Amino acid sequence: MGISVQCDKLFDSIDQDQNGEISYLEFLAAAMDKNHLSMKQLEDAFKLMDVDGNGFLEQEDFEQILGDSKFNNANEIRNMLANADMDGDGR
Ligand SMILES: [Ca+2]
Ligand SMILES: [Ca+2]
Repeated sequence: MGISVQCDKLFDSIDQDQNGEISYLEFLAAAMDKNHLSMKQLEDAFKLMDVDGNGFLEQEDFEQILGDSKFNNANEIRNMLANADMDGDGR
């Protein structure tokens, strides 16, 4: 499965109102559900992922992060978001 397909699934699972962008609240809801990260860690992760800094995570932000190895924390974020896998089927 290609990275962009994984991106799509992940993105859709977090974008609860399906408006094509992930707000900080949606991010928090997804991340806090299965993780025991502090608000500070979550905020840092969100900022890191919001590549263009507009306060929302769009598909483009996702693809840049997950597809770009220059982001040192990419694996961490990927693991974190894997834990946000809503239906728990591991995909
Ligand atoms: Ca949304
Ligand atoms: Ca953005």
